Amino acid sequence: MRVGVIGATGAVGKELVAVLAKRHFPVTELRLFASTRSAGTKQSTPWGDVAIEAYSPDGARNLDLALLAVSGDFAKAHARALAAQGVAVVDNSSALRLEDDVPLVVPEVNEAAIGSHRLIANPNCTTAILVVALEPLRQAFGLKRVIVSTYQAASGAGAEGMAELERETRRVLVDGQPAQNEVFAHPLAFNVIPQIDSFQPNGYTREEMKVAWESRKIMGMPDLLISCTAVRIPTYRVHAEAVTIETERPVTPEAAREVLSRAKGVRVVDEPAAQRYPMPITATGQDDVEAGRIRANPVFGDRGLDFFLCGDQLLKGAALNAVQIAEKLRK
Ligand code: 11C
Repeated sequence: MRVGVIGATGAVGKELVAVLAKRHFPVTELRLFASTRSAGTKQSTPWGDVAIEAYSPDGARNLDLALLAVSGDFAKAHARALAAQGVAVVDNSSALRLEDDVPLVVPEVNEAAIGSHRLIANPNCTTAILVVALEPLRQAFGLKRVIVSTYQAASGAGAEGMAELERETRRVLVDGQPAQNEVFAHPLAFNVIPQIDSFQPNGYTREEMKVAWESRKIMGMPDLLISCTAVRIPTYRVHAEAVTIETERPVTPEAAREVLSRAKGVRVVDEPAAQRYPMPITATGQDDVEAGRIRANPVFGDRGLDFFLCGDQLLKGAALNAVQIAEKLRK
């Protein structure tokens, strides 16, 4: 397939190229698009050095597949037109995720939603990491309520976010100066920030509401009771999530562990006695979402469960999920 990565110089764009290669996606021609600032430079890829192009609808006309890792405004302006030209499009932005005619897909959960669509939305990273674990538990025990608190890495704000964390940490440790922030609302080094994206009239942030809106759509549960508190922490690229659920039917930690150990896209890491549980340091670079700290939550009697997830924000939370969708589109 003639594949175009749009937003190729960003953190997700670079991962997209790496994941295409790692999964042996049948790329006959790779084209990389980015802002005019980067156009003309070359990026080294498993398919050789590829010149970065400035995007134009005409230039992209001959693609079979376009993977978009750019802004929502770009997606609004170009994604539908590209799909109408016969290009299969996977969009990483949030712009089209809740549109009725655009499936929002995590293949382990709702692959069937792809149907004959040519334009598919890739969910928010926090949502993708959450639903791969929620769906198998829902199938086994039913799902009534979800409460999730996140610990999100700097990579959620792209390469600039990661660079800011590194710069701030050096400034504090090496230069002995206070951290200075531009990307995040406050210094992230040696801090946690309980704000990701803008505040909404209901007091939640947009990131928190995305987790609710998108989980409901992907799982086909429009009335799911779900509340999220999203927090940025000074880690590089794995989002962690502390999850509490109330199930419809009785659940035990043993049964939940068994269900999750059979679930696609999940790896149970749950040996507290050996101090083994999910952590960003072990989930980095891994395709599977780690699940552990699985225990009964007494607040909900025999229907309550607590667990902890760690998923690579740039992989299952972005590039890996997008390429998995592309693999399904190819079929
Ligand atoms: C973050 N989850 O960690 C966000 C990044 O809707 O695709 C991804 C935002 C999105 O900041």
